Amino acid sequence: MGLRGSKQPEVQVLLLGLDNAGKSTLLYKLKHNACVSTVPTIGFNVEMLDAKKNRKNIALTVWDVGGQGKMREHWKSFHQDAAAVVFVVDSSDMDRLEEARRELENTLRSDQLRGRPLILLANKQDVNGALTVTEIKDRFNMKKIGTTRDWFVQPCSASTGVGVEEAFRRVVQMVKLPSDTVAMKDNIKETVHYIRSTTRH
Ligand code: G3D
Ligand code: MG
Repeated sequence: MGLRGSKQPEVQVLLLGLDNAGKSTLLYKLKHNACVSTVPTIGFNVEMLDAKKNRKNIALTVWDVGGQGKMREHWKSFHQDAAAVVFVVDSSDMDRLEEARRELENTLRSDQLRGRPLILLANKQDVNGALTVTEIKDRFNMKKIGTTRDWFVQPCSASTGVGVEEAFRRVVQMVKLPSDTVAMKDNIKETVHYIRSTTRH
């Protein structure tokens, strides 16, 4: 049961990235486009967004944990329940690209995030000279990341709103609902049963 007291499945999404990447701007944009309620908190922002997945209404709780140095140590506390990671990159800040890549690498090392889908947002595409999706994929070595989890790189501009809805839809599409896990286990059971029955003589 979700926080809203209904059976509506609730999924937690971690919104991460360096400070100044555009996380808060993105959340603000989503809030306006998706019409959500705000719960202001100290040290991080959280927004609940309504979405539809497999014809079911779901609630997406997006946690924007402050990106500044001293807040980063708190990221780990949010890992356990996260169904997906959205990592925002300032595609126009060449000086901090390597720092962002390292931060992402460290984050994905977390055991609790194993197998969780990753949506990398190549933000600030409206800025002249911003790196393209292809360049970001390359710099972040996405092929390596992609061997252990589903991933997608979405170009966007949190300030103009271009690509923001697509990013949100992508998150909804890639996130696994709690019931998906149960269904997956049932599938495994069925498959094992099927293999046993077909190999038995
Ligand atoms: P953060 O929450 O990740 O720390 P913010 O980042 O959302 O606070 O954004 C940091 C700065 O980047 C803000 O500028 C914001 O307007 C700008 N920004 C965010 N997204 C975009 C984008 O897509 N394009 C451009 N051009 N700018 C963006 P200020 O000047 O307010 O500090
Ligand atoms: Mg912020």
